Amino acid sequence: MNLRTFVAALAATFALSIAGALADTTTAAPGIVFTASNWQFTPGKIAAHPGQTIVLHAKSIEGVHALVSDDLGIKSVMLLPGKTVDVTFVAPTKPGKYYIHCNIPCGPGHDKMTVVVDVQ
Ligand SMILES: [Cu+2]
Repeated sequence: MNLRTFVAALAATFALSIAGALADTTTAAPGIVFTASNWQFTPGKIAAHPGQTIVLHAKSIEGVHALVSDDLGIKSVMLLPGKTVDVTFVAPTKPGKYYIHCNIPCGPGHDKMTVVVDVQ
């Protein structure tokens, strides 16, 4: 790699990191910071009131995962390392426990990747 190519690559990397930082600041609405790693979601339990709108500022901090919930009407949302995605859902009006799962086969702990949404 000659110097010019190196400088161009450096500039491109810098521009991408700025774009990433700007993208993150646009998701600063009130909500829950939510992370996926190998192999858990944090927080693993979310308390909600019936009918409450919940926003998860979700991202992976390790590996590639996805959120899905038939209970809560969340269609599969891919979580990539370092990229924040807002996932919004409305808690059901009926109190009870509802579940969010990972739906990408992400490794040996995949089956344990569950979030309990406790509506009360
Ligand atoms: Cu998984």
